[in-house]
Amino acid sequence: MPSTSYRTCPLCEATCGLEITVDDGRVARIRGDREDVFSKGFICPKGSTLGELHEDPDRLSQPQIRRGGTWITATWDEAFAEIERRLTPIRTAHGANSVGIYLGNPNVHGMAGTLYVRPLVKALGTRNVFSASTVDQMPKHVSSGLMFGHPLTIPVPDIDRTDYLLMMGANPKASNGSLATAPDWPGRMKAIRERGGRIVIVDPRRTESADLADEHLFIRPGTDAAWLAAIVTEILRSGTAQPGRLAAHTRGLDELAGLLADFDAGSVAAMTGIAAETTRRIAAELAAAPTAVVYGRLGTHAAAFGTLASWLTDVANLITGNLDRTGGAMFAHAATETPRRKPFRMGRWTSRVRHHPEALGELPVAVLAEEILTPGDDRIRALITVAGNPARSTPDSGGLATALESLDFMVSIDPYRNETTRHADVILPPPSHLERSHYDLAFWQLSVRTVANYSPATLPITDGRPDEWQILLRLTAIAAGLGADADLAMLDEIGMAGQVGRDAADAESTISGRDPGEIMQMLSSRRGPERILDYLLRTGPYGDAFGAREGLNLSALEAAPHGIDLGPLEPRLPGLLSTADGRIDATPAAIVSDLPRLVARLGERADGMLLIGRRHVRSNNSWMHNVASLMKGRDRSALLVHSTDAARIGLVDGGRALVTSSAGVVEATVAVTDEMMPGVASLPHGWGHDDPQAALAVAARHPGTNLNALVDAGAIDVPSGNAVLNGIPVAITPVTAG
Ligand SMILES: Nc1nc2c(c(=O)[nH]1)N[C@H]1C(S)=C(S)[C@@H](COP(=O)(O)OP(=O)(O)OC[C@H]3O[C@@H](n4cnc5c(=O)[nH]c(N)nc54)[C@H](O)[C@@H]3O)O[C@H]1N2
Ligand SMILES: Nc1nc2c(c(=O)[nH]1)N[C@H]1C(S)=C(S)[C@@H](COP(=O)(O)OP(=O)(O)OC[C@H]3O[C@@H](n4cnc5c(=O)[nH]c(N)nc54)[C@H](O)[C@@H]3O)O[C@H]1N2
Ligand code: SF4
Ligand SMILES: [Mo]
Repeated sequence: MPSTSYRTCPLCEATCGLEITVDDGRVARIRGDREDVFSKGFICPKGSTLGELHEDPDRLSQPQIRRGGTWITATWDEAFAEIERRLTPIRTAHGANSVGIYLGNPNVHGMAGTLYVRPLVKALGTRNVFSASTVDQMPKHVSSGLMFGHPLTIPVPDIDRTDYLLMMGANPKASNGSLATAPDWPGRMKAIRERGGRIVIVDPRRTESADLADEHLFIRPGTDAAWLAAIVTEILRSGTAQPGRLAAHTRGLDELAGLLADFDAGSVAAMTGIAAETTRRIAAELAAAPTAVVYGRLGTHAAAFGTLASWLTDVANLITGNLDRTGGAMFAHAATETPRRKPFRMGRWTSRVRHHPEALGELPVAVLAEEILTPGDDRIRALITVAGNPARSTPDSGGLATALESLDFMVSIDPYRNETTRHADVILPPPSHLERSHYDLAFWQLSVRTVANYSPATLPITDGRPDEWQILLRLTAIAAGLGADADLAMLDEIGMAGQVGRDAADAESTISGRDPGEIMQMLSSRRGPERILDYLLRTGPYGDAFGAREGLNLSALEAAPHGIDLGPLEPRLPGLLSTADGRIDATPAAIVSDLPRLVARLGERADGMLLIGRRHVRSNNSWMHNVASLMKGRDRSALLVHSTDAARIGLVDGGRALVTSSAGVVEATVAVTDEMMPGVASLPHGWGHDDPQAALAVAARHPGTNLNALVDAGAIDVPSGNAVLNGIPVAITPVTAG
């Protein structure tokens, strides 16, 4: 008998509801859940491939141990014993920092990664923590932390109610949105225009999303910060700034005009490629719109001045009165939100070789290779990767591959032997996504509407394989010196009891003063991630506070398979601010100190080609190219160039070209298209499936070009340490015609 169940798609930030029909233990059909409270049936081509991912013959189900050049399938006990045997002596001899850890993007898309990685990192006690955040959104964390007090106090565009959306460096038609969780971005964009609103997109490529906008402006890559500084200046000079009620809760507003004096519509025109009168008009439109929001994402953040751009985005929203108001840039209110009290701090330690400061307890992944390769007692000798493919997704992938191969020991938690995990000594595969339960702990903290939706596992885990949280917990036990056969149930119990005890003693907690034993008793029917989730829901802003009031708990979500809608966002300032003085810092010192670097670039004239990245709706970073149904159709990894550049350089559509940067050289197929800004070329990331040691049969037939071989590990956004992935100077030369 076929059975139907519902779950939230874990593949990207949009959190679409899926309706999954299982027949005889196999997925018969996946389609959008029309009754999902948030997505209402929307789905993209990736969402329906969870069954294919589950059945992918290349997906590992047993641990793999590498001995010399061969891979041996091992039992779980053997694999964990091997890890204990090889990791422990390295830490004993060389200290905690000799073990590094890299956390990839799927960690934030699952309960194991969001709940069980932190204890592992703590048990390792290493300062060498890296993640995909520093090839992504670290500028947003840093600017939000410094302005509002917490790295997750990130404003999201209220796209369902705004009158004016100015979107920079984002392509939600392909990506389905980022740091702004909303299923069906395209539909929500259409709705803005249908209700008489306006959308302006600023991007060096006329993207799929630009087709949904009223206006598209080309911008020279890497210059968003300068352009936003000019927008802010023009609004301030025109006397139309209206910060409104937040002025009383903001420090530094009066300093803005002076700090940004070098930037105006005229002074940034040459650098950005945007005419002065256009910049003045956009500034006037922003200031005049009943409600408006500036929203920037990857193209704006993963660039040379990402933190300045992220800060100026929020400054523009602040001075137009659009911060924290309906239709503007608002703060999410997740059902699992925990109190944000301690002011954000960064730079508590620095990387060993380049002395780059930490942020959020992490070092920039751009320094990972040098931290492995540079001799010294305290270099990284062993590495753990969890759900990451840094050998394709981070800078100077060639250098990183050399570094990975030189490690004394490497462990990867990953379902595939890919370009990264093939360097590991032990691969520990998690169950498939359908074999795990899910609740989107990370992205509903960045959602344009408040929802809560729990997904039980669709398929059972067979053959006694551990769940991903159990894999992480066993590594934690090894790191904590408790041994590979430690009692995991006991460890999990201790973790939960510790949390309950701390909160019960906390005057501001919703369980303040309660008996921890009574709380643990009320949680006793659950284990693992479900117990923590139930706890977070019940102690959260909508929770039942363990019987103290009416409210949410996990049982309520289990009874609501299409989710529970908790309503639109509401203003949250000043209450949410956690800066030391309880005010917004409009001019954080650690950010404005980077302005001189930008001023020095003013007046620079565009010359030479700059390379940027892009995404495609049928791709997901580097790891879904082994799904055959997504790989049909035209080659998606071409180098896009404008016809004037093609003619000048001698490139032809379908021909091959060499692309050379300071970091490396790659060959790519050329596609000539006037959707590119002249002087700018585009390659997608996540390709380069040409490593013979990887075991990805489908992907190997579509290798594509590895963009990150061209990204220079030396180029970072100074305040955040984020890699510069967009605006890479390159030389392009023809290899073959046609
Ligand atoms: N040049 C350039 N580089 C970029 C970008 C760009 O725009 N341009 N984008 C950057 C961005 S935004 C990001 S987020 C990073 C992503 O960088 P990474 O996170 O390093 O890379 P992914 O390609 O997402 O690889 C995810 C890995 O996790 C595995 N995996 C998938 N699901 C699970 C799971 O549930 N559990 C476990 N344990 N493993 C799983 C996959 O097999 C794969 O090995 O790439 C960045 N790199
Ligand atoms: N289909 C699909 N969806 C995804 C992913 C995926 O790989 N595939 N990855 C997921 C992840 S991890 C993330 S972080 C999000 C990212 O989601 P988005 O932030 O929407 O990222 P992109 O789609 O890469 O769009 C970035 C845009 O920035 C433009 N750009 C490049 N340089 C500049 C610049 O200097 N200035 C300006 N203004 N624009 C510039 C590019 O042309 C591109 O259109 O997507 C997520 N969703
Ligand atoms: S848009 Fe994202 S969440 Fe929605 S179905 Fe596609 S991959 Fe899944
Ligand atoms: Mo990302």
